[in-house]
Amino acid sequence: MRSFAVIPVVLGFLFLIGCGGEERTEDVKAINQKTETIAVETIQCQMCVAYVQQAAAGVQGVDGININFDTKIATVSFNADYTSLSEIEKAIAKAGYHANETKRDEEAYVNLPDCCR
Ligand SMILES: [Cu+2]
Repeated sequence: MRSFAVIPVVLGFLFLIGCGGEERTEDVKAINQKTETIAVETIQCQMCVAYVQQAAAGVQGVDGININFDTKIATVSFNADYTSLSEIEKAIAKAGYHANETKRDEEAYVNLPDCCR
């Protein structure tokens, strides 16, 4: 009779440990929130801004991107557990634009609308 009572207690205890573990993971994620700037010197018009925004926003872990057209600087906030600055640069380069030191994909660039080249 006694051993039957022990099983739910053990299961309950494991459940509590499990929940605690999840909470710790959430804390780490919050700490890994980063904001970085990316120079996007080759943008020509508002359409370019939209393309770059779309490319960066498509990267998993990116929470937001704001582009200053006058300074040609993009400010990106992202979760570093999911992505990195270089991953975001690569996504922008793949859309046809230089991103910091990451050079654009020439094929993507050639396929941009005339106003964007
Ligand atoms: Cu453009």
